[in-house]
Amino acid sequence: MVCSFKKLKRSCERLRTKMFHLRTCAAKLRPLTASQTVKTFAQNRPAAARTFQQIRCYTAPVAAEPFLSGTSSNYVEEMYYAWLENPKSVHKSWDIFFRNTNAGAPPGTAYQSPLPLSRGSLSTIARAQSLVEAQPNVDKLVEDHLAVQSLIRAYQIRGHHVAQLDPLGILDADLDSSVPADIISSTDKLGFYGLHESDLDKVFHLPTTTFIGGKESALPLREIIRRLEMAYCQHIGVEFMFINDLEQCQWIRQKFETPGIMQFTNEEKRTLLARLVRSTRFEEFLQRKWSSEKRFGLEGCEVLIPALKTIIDKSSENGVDYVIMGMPHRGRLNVLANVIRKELEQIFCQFDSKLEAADEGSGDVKYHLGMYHRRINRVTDRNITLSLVANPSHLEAADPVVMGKTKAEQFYCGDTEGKKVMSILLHGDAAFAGQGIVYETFHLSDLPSYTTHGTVHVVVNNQIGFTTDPRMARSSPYPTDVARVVNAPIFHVNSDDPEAVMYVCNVAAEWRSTFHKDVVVDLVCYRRNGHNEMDEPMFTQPLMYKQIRKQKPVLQKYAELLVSQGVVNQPEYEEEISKYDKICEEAFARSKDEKILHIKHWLDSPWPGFFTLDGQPRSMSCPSTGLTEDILTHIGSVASSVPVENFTIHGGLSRILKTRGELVKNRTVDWALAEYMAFGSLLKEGIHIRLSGQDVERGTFSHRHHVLHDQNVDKRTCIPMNHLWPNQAPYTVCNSSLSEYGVLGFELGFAMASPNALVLWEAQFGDFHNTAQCIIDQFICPGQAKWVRQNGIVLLLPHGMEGMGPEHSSARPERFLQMCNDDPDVLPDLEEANFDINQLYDCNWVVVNCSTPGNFFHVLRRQILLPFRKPLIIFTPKSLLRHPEARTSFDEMLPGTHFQRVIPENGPASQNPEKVKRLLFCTGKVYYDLTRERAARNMAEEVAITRIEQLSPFPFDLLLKEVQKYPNAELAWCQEEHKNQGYYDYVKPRLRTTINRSRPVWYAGRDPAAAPATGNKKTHLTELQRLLDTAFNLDAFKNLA
Ligand SMILES: Cc1ncc(C[n+]2csc(CCOP(=O)(O)OP(=O)(O)O)c2C)c(N)n1
Ligand SMILES: [Mg+2]
Repeated sequence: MVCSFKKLKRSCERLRTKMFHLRTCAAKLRPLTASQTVKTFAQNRPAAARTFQQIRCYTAPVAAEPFLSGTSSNYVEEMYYAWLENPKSVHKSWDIFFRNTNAGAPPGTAYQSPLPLSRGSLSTIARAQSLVEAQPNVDKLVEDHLAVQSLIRAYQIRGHHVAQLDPLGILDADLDSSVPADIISSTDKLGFYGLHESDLDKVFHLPTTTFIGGKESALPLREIIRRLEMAYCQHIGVEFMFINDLEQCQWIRQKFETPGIMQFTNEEKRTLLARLVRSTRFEEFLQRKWSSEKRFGLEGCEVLIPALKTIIDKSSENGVDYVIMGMPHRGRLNVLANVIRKELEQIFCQFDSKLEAADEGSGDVKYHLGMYHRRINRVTDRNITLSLVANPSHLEAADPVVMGKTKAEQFYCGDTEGKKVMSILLHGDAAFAGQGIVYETFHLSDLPSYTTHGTVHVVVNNQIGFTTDPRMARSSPYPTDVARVVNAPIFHVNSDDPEAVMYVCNVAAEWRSTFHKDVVVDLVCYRRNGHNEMDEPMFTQPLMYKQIRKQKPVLQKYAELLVSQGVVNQPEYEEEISKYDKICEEAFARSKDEKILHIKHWLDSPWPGFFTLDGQPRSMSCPSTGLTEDILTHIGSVASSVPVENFTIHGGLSRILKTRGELVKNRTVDWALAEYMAFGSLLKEGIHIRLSGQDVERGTFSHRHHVLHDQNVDKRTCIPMNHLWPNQAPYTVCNSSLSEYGVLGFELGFAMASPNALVLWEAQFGDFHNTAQCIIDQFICPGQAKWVRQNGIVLLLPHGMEGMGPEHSSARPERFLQMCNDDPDVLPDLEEANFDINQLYDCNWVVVNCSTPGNFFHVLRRQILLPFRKPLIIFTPKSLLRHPEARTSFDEMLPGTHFQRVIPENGPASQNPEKVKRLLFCTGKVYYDLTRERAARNMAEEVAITRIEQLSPFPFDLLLKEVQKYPNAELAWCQEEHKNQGYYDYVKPRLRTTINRSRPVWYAGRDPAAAPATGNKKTHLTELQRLLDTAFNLDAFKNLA
C-alpha cells in the first residue's frame, strides 16, 4: 500500500513540476480551517503531514485510475482529502467515486461506464448503477475544478491590476487600463477558463491556497468570483505572489481573503476620524496663516497621518519602543506635528522670518529638520521614542542613513532581532521609482551586518512628481516595483478609503513583526495643490487638476460616512474640529513669544552625557593618544597569532602573521599593525568599532586579515580582534555589498547613534567615493552646520599615484579640501590656548594624509579621545602598506606621544637650517620618493622636507615655525598629483597667508590634466622623474621669480 502511494506521488511529481511546490505545501497545510489562524496552521504542520500519509495508504487504487493525469491527480488528491474530512464537502459524484474505490473497486472500474444489463450479474448491476451516478462527466468536472483553481490564483496574482486604487477615478496606478484576460470582469470572460455562465451556480471545492471560503470548503462559482473581487479588486491591491515563501504567501492570503476580516469597532473609527481631523486641519491652519509660504502640504494624502500612527501603534503593541523615520518634504511638518508630536509653537516659529538664529552654522529650511521625541503611546500606554532623521533636499538620500541609525540603536540595546527598534521610510512615488539609492538600500535589508530586520515603507503616491506624469517618470507598472527584488509584499491602497488604509497599515506592521522583512504600503492618492503652494499645477496637468478641484476631501467623505453609520454625529465631529483648531491657535499665540530660533531643538540624535547640559564639549583638550608598551605588545601578539584552538589558516597568512610577530618583537609597526593597535586599544576602552566597506575583512590590498578562515572547515572564521581583552567592546568588521552610496550612508547613520564608537567606511579605491558623493556633499561635509549634529565617521580612501592608470589612483583630495570651511586668507590667532583643538572644533571635517603608520595610529585614536566629533577623511596608502621604510617604532606610540599634524625635517638639513636652500612641503607617500631622490643627489643639507600630515584644519602654527626656521630657503610645494588636483590649490594660499605673502611658494608636481593619472607606466615614471627633478633642481624657479 505504502508502495503504491509512493508510486502515485512519483508520477504526480514528474508530471506536475510547476504545481509540485504548491501541492506539497498544500498537503502539509491541509487541516487549516478558515477560522484557524496561520500560526495554528504552522504548528499543526507535522501532524498534518502524518495524517495525510496514513490515510493515503488506503487509496492506492486511485493512482491507477485512467483519468488520473498529472494535473487532475492534483485535484483528485485535494478532493479526496476533503472527502475524508467530510464526505458532504465534495460533489456527490466524488462522494460515490471515493466510496467505490475505498470499497475495493479495482483500478479503472470505479469510472467505467455502466455494463449492459444482459451481461451482468445482479450485484454487478447494482455496483454499476452507483458508478453511473458517480461518473456523469468526470473529465469536465475535473477540468472545471482546475479552472476554478486557476481563476483563484489569477486573482491572487493579478487582482491588484483591476483594484480601484485611484481616488480620482481617472488614472491607473499600474499605468495600464487593460483588464488581464484571466480576471473575470464580466461573465463572457468565463470562456477563458472553459467555463460557462451556467457553471456560476455550481459548487466548487476550494484549494488550501485560498481563504475566501471562511468556514466553507466549497462555494458556488458565482460566490467564489464575488469573494475574490472583494479581496483583491476593491480599494486594496495586494502584490505578493512573487514571494518565494509559501508560509508568507498563506499569511497574506489569510489577511486579505478571509471574509469579513476588515472590520473596525466604532471606537477605532472615531480615532481614525480624529486623526484625519488633525492631519487636515493642520494643513488648513498653515494655509490660513502663511498662504504664501512653501510647506509641501499633505493635501490629497491626509490619510498619511493616521496611516503612520496605525503602523506605530501596532508596532508598539508588538514590543517596539523606538521608531526611526526618514521622509521627504511632502507632509513633513504634519508628521512632525501629529506623529512625532513636536510642539506646534516650535513649528510655527519656523515660519517667522524675523527670528534670529541662535545656533552656529547655516541651519536648514523647516521641512528638512530632524526631530527626536520620547513619549507615551496613548493607544498602547507604552513608552515610545520617535526620531525623524534630518535630511537634505536630495530625495531618498536619507534612506540608508535611517537604516544605519536603526541598526546602531538595535546594536546598542542588544536587539538582535529588531523587536524593539524599527524604521519607517516614507517615499514619494517619483523618487521611489527614480532614485537608485532606493535599490541600494533594499539590498542592504537582508545582509547580516546591515539588516534592520524589516522596514515599513510608505509611499505617498500622488501620481505626480513635481510636474512630471508617472508615464514619463518610470518604466515599471508601479512606483514600488523596486521592492520586489527583496520579496517585500506591496499593499497598494486607495487613500480615499481610510479604513482600507488603516487595515493595510496594521497588516504591514504585523508582517514586519512576524517575518522581520521589509514591506511596502503604497498610498495611492493625489496632490491637491501644485508641487508647493506657490506652483500652478494647471499649466501641466490641466485635466487631472480639474478632477482634483471637484474632489471632496477625504475628511469630509469619511465624516459623512461615519455620520451616516451613526458612529459619530455632526456636532461631535464639529467639536473635534474646533478642539484641534483651538490647539493650533493657542500654539500660534505662544509662538509669538519666541525670540530666537534654536536649531538644537531639532536634533535627531542627542548624545546624552557626552556634552555638558548646554551642549558644549566637556573640555577643550585631547589627552595623549599613546599607549603603554604592554598594551602594544599584547595587541601585537594577538594580531600575529590565531587565538582559537584547532584552526588551520592559509600558509600565506601564516607567513604574514609571522612577519607581524617579528615586527612586534622589533618594537615596530607597519600600516596593518598600526591599525590593529588603534582598534585594539579603543576596544579595551569600551569603544565599539565598526569597519565596513567592500572587502574590508581581508583588505583590498590583502594587508589587513581581520577575519581568519579555517582552511578545513567551511565558513568557520575567527576574528582575533574580538579575543583581545576580557570585557572588551565588540569589533564589527563587515564586507559590504558593492554599493558606495548606500553603504556610506548606512555607516554615517550608524555613527549618528553614539559618540562612543569608531565607525569607519573604507572605499575599495578612493575614487569610488564619487558614487557616494551625495552622502559626502549633503551630510558629512555640512551636517553639523545644517543640523547641529556632530558625526565622527572616518573615511579611509586609498590614494596614490602608482602607475595603475586613471582609475584607482586618486581619492580626489582636492574635492575634500575645497569643501573645508577654513579661510585661506586669514591667519588665525596662533597664540590662542589649545589652538589645535579649537581649530578642530571649528572645522567641518578633518582631512589627513599620514606618511607613517604611527601617525595613522594616533589620528584614529585621537578621533575618539577628542571631546567632540568631526568627520575624518584619511587618504590611505597602497604601496606604503608594505614599504620597508613606512614603519614606526613603539617609541613613537608610547604614553605622551600624539598625532603629529606636521612632521618637520629632522635630518642634517634641520641641524644647519641657515644653509638650507629649499624647503619642500609635501604630504603622504611622495615623501618617500623625495627622500630617495635627495639621498641619490646627496642634497640632505641643502633641501629640507617637511610633511603636512593634517591638511585641514591647516596647521598654520607649526608651518610658520618651519618657515621661520629656514630663513634662506625657497619654499615649494611638491605633490605627485596633477596641478589642478591634489592639495596645491588648498595649500598654496594658506602657506602664503602663513608667511604673510613674504615669499613665493613654488610648485613641483605634475602638469594640470583632465584625468587623474596616465594609463601608461612609462609616462607615469617619466612624469615622476620630472617632478623630482623640479623639486631638487635649485635653479628650477630662478627664471620664474
Ligand atoms: C535627487 C533629487 N533630484 C531632484 C530633486 C528635485 N525635486 C524635488 S521634489 C521633486 C518631485 C518629487 O516627486 P515625488 O517623489 O513623487 O514626491 P511628491 O513631491 O510628489 O510628493 C523633485 C524632482 C530632488 N529634491 N532630489
Ligand atoms: Mg509624487
